[in-house]
Amino acid sequence: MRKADKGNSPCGPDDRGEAQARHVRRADGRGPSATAAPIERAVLVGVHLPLRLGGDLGGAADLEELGRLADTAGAVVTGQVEQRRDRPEPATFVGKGKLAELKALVGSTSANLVVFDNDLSPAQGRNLERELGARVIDRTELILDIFARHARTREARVQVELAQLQYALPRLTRLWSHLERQAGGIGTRGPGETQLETDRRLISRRIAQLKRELVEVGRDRRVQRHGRRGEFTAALVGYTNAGKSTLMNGLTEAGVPVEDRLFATLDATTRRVELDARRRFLLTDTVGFIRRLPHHLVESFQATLQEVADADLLVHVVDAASPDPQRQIDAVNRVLADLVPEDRDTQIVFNKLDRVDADEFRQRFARRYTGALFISAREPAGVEAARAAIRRRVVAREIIVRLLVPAAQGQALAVFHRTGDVLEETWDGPFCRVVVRLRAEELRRLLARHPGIRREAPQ
Ligand SMILES: Nc1nc2c(ncn2[C@@H]2O[C@H](COP(=O)(O)OP(=O)(O)OP(=O)(O)O)[C@@H](O)[C@H]2O)c(=O)[nH]1
Ligand SMILES: [Mg+2]
Repeated sequence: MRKADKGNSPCGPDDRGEAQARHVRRADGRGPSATAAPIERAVLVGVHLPLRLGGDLGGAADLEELGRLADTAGAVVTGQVEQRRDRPEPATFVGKGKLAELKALVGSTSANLVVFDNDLSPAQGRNLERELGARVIDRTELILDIFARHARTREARVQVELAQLQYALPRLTRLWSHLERQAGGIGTRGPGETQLETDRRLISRRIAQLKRELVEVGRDRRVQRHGRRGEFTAALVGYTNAGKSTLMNGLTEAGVPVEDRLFATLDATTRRVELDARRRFLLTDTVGFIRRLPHHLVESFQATLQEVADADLLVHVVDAASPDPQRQIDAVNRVLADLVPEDRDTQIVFNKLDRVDADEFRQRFARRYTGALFISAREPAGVEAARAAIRRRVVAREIIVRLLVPAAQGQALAVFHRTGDVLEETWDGPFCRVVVRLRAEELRRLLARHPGIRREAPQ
């Protein structure tokens, strides 16, 4: 697995984290380095804790998801171990017996990587690596790694690198001791304080530089948004792999890559969508969410997620064929809670209905989610149903006003015809009385541009 941007790595090409044979290959052999790199063989570990200890762990489904994450990162899963505990073992997270079982499994399956579904402290990671003789990472690290592999644009790369470095900074000692063991088997002795301090300083400086770059990215995005001020905007949100990009491509010609893997999309793509002869809106497809999304990622992806924060409408796509759609909705809502006010207009779209018993599924969810759509974004009929639902939301936000337009400002009438539904238009001497249905933002803009137009009280 690799870092976001090798060339900019704070420790140079000989980066210590890089040195840990971060080579991976997809299980299906389509990986980036199928011939040269050794395959990462991973054992998964899930410890089920009580809820009060952050135990958002839902059993087998969670390890299944961890397996998909590992696969997306290019590792081959060779086995898994689960344990139920009242609290984590302070030094090694799992208990002694489980540790022995895990060690045996690592040995018998020739695994070189152990992935914990739980968050590990730096010391726990260090102890486990020493005990198991394999690299140990947690779910957060795995997700960060996938983001790093999938980041394509400069913006995504900068954001991922920032999240990775912020995650790595408190863990530097662990990387160092690991390396020393790898290099010369010196054991657990730490490095000289000086080198560690140098690395910390370099990383902190790089973090500051990335943050400055992101301020600039944010500024550029603000300028772009300013340019499309007044237009209705919608953002596709949802769990990763729910089908957001598929729907985006159905509604627009965006051609966003669609893949059956997690976090295929990391950037924001915005396109205009036609609703009818005069209505259009801007639709943004962006990064998907996941349960326990690492907070470093949410923080560093602020520039991209701003598109979601500013949208007039959220189109929340849900994978109906996932093991627990409700849990995915809750996970998405938890991430959204930090980004947008709770009352933001939201259209729920249950997708992939072709993969479930559609009638039974509808019955389960229609009552709780009134107004929800049940579609298959792969089918034209599903896409058109989504377009119609969004159109209804746009129309619902339009208002009907009576206006008195002086003849001198007659050019405004053309704008009404273009941006609104003109319901009545009668000339009364030098004035034209107009009844028009249009978006409130549009009306505000028009009135600002044509101060001579007067609004009449509704009759
Ligand atoms: N059967 C079926 N598969 C679908 C449907 N919609 C999307 N898919 C598949 O689901 C997978 C994920 O689709 P994407 O559109 O990439 O999902 P996404 O939400 O953009 O995912 P990320 O960008 O990774 O967060 C792809 O293999 C799609 O072909 C559908 O209606 N039915
Ligand atoms: Mg996508």
